[in-house]
Amino acid sequence: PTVYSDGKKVTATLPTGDSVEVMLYGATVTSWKSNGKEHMWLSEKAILDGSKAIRGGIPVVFPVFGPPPKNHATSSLPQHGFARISHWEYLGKSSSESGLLAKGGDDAVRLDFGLTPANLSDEMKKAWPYDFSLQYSVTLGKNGLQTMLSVRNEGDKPFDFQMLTHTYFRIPDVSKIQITGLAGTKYNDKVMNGNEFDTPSPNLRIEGQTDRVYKSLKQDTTSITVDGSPAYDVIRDNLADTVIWNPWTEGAQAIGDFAPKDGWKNMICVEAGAVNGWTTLEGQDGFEAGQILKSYL
Ligand code: TA6
Repeated sequence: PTVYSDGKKVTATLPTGDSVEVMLYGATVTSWKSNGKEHMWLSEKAILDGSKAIRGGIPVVFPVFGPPPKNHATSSLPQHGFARISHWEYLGKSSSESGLLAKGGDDAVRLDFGLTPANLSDEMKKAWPYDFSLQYSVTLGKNGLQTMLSVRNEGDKPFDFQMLTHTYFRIPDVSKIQITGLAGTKYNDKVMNGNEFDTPSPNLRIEGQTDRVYKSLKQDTTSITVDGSPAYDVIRDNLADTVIWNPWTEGAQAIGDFAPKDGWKNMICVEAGAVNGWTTLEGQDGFEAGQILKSYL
């Protein structure tokens, strides 16, 4: 594998041609390619100068998902927390021959990124005054990408957090996809005032603005098919929930950095996370969770 870092982003390429690009800002994956195809959707108006969360790729959501609740330790944080709008440190690479992704016989390469209060703005430190450390690893394998987030409480008072990887998948046409692996769960529909619904059919088609939080999924894999054929798998590791989001025309129109305005037809967010309630981390304790993305395109 070859790894190139220019202080703003890190790019890794395998002999097979598979590649990944991670911006240090937000530790945001902005490109993941295999078989010569780009699998991440990135807005043409994505702001990459560190002034705003990157619109697309895989934003890292921590310590709160969505608008923070009132009267909570996260109340003064911005929507989706500070991880995706902070400058992470590149901790280096390791080429791992082992692990889930290297089974294909091709080697894999792992990139590690770190975030501590030292990397946060004073505003964010004040908004969430806990002693924490995050290590985010991005492992590129053949037709696969693994992201793991390790959270450590470096202090002695417990803190509650939520985490999620807000993955924007590129797809040829949203009217041709189905999302499978959601059966047997309940979801909160944020387009229907957050009300809870049962999941009637195992396969979800996207036919309008969609913003659903599927909770405590039974199986660990949610998949996207295109015209019935496999496109992507999202395999959850120690994460129970998954958010499905497509802004559709009205949402795309309302989001300033969402371009082109009909780009909603070429993206679907399938977001693995622990967002139903809170995970409490005792002082000096740790928590690790993540996802494996597989592409069949
Ligand atoms: O993951 C779905 C969601 O929570 C939507 O409600 C929408 O707000 C989306 O995230 C994008 O949020 P952002 O803060 O990136 O504009």
